[in-house]
Amino acid sequence: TKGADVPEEQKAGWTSFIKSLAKMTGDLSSMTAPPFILSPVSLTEFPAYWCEHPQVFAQISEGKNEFERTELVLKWFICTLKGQYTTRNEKMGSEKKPLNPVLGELFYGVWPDVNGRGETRLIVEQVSHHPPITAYYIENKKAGVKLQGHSGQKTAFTGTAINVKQSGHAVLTVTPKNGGPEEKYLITLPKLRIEGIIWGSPYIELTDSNAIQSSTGYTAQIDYKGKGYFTGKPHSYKASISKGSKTQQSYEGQWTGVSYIGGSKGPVFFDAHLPKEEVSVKPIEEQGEWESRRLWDKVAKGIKGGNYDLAGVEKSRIENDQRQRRKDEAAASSNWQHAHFTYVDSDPEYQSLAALLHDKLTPAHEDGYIFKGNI
Ligand code: CLR
Repeated sequence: TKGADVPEEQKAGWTSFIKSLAKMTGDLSSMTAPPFILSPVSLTEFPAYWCEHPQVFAQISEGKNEFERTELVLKWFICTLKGQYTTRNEKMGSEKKPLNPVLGELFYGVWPDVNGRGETRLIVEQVSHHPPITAYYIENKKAGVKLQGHSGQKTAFTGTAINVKQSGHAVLTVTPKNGGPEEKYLITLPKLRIEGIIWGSPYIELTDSNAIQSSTGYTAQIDYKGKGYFTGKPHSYKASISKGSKTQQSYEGQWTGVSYIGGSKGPVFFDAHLPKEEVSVKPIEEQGEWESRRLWDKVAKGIKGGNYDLAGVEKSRIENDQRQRRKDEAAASSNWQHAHFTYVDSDPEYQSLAALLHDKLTPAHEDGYIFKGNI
């Protein structure tokens, strides 16, 4: 029955939350949701999902030719999906509403060098509050692999599910180990549907398609289907790598499980059961005041400990401080300065790679946040 997974005392709150979804105007951040659905983690932490398999990331530059490297980029992309879209269900029992980052919020992390694969560093900054936009930069210098991107969301309620269109894109830069020229890969982002809202146990299903466009001319397209389409299994995908009009290789399976090269009887392409490595972050006492876990520490403690009054008071304190800062800036006719990224209204890397994407999966221009290089 409806709301079956909602704690008894929060059922009324859940019903009014669902009603409020109908009036939502594309931005879920402003929504007041009942406590059981709140996560103590800020959206600035999410870019870490791109690198929870640091060795798969590092190995991209070891591909022997352009096709092999495109296939390694596709494999790395697929390997991030389980973390990106199912972690909250696994850790907290359902999808949750993350903390809405403040402008200038930072998140720094590292995956240490293991077996000589090189250290991977992560830098995240909240570059916009309205609408919320998160910019990130991930680099493994030794491997010659780096990722720059930004991400935002537009949401719409269908009556039973929330459709989320991701805005933004990422560009992966690879310096091949065999001495070839630097390659760029434009990564567009999939759409998602949040299902299970009515029952009070939200989870994500990916829908439609996204693409990886290489500067070498290779394109990977990934098509997503839920239960019942390709295999009758949830979280399914089919992908293909092509050059020009010629398909070079296809892949299919589950992004949460095993996927295969060619058909479902082909050799294993990727097995999502590979253990992940969570990002390492400095202890809160050593963090700066804009760093996410320190900034939200008291709110997070309130949510985790079931002390929602404390969480609410602390959240209001942070939000009031933000409002005051914006007022002061307006009065001084100054703007908040990004620490690590420079805004461009048309990202040149995006523009040249999107032009190679023949099937109009993405618009010709998009804005971008370019990492300043102060790693
Ligand atoms: C952020 C960018 C990451 C991938 C990702 C995963 C989960 C998404 C999140 C993004 C954006 C915010 C999101 C979340 C799932 C739920 C949450 C859409 C795209 C919304 C704001 C909360 C909805 C509240 C329900 C749980 C009721 O790379």
